[in-house]
Amino acid sequence: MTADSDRFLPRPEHRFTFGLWTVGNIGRDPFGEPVRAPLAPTYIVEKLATLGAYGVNLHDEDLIPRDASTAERDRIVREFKAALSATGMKVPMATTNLFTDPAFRDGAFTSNDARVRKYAIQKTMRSMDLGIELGASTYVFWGGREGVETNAAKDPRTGIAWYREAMNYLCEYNIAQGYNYKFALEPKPNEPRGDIFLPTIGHALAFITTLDHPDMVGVNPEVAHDTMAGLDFAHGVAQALDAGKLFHIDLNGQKPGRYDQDHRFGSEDPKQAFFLVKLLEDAGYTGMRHFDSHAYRAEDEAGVWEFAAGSMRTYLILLDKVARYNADTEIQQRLADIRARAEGSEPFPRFSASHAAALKSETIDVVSARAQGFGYERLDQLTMEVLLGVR
Ligand code: GCO
Ligand code: MN
Ligand code: MN
Repeated sequence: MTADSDRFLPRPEHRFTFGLWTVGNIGRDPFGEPVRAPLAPTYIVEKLATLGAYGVNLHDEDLIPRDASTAERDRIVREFKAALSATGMKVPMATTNLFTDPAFRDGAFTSNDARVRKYAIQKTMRSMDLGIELGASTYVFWGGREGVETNAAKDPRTGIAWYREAMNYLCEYNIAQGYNYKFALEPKPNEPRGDIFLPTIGHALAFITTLDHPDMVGVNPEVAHDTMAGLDFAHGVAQALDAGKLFHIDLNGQKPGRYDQDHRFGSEDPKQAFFLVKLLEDAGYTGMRHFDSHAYRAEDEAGVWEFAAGSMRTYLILLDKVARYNADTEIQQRLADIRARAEGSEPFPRFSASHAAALKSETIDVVSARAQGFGYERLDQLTMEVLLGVR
């Protein structure tokens, strides 16, 4: 058996990524000032490389100040690229900041002001150009300001139509430039807006089918965003996988019913995190394992790197638990028995008129089906024992 220190050591092949804005979070909140100094992007790249990450993702403004001159922009990009090539770190995903600027107070793609909608598309195209320069292949759209506090402000159908207009335009830009980005919509129910358009994975998946280029667009679900709304995140991710639309994922920790906490992955509900890792691994998900989270505000910089290392280590520990679960003979025997009981596990036949006629007159033993127990208490206890380290 490999030493514990090696088994849980993150390496680039695990495809762990962090946003510049995550480890770079300075701990500002609605009630308090920043508690940590900003970290230079090149320094973040170096530190994350040392910890075993694969890459780093960014918003345009995480790297380049909004008012930078062209010369300044070029210098920053040159230095950042030098840090990437010195460390072997990648930038697999890029995105646009469409939320900080006061111009976006009523939304970006869905603002009632046509100038702002135009500016949001312009800013996104420029940021897509930057992402390509850095090697990104996934482009995320988190519509944090796309929404309302009151439905008096706009008919939600209008908001959705503007959103579609922007996405269609940007898909065409993606094609015209030959960028080949995969676009990933990131749903969130609320915060910072009272209510955000496309609040869940399901809303986003349905919206995608209405676009001109639905194949280009998938989702970037986040643990915290579904959990805030009291939803089972693994079910949403499963639906995205089923639709072939899991283009990216934001991992973190969250208690239900609260503001967006973005805590360290696995720190709030290890069981839910376990089933998420199991789902991703069983499904053969090959995309990035991106941590969209940050250190507690109580931490200093040392705590930030503890947070980053801990996020990856927890994923790898859960991966090990998944292997144990999948190899556990009692668990697997129970799962097989449950599925094979009575009728076996043959797939249901495809419809035919004769099969339907026969089925309608068949006598099914519902009496014994009504009386049976499924043994899930034992199965869940076994799962917990794997998780708690006694199995
Ligand atoms: C949030 C979001 C953002 C996005 C990020 C990249 O609730 O703040 O999760 O962190 O993921 O803007 O798109
Ligand atoms: Mn979040
Ligand atoms: Mn996110």
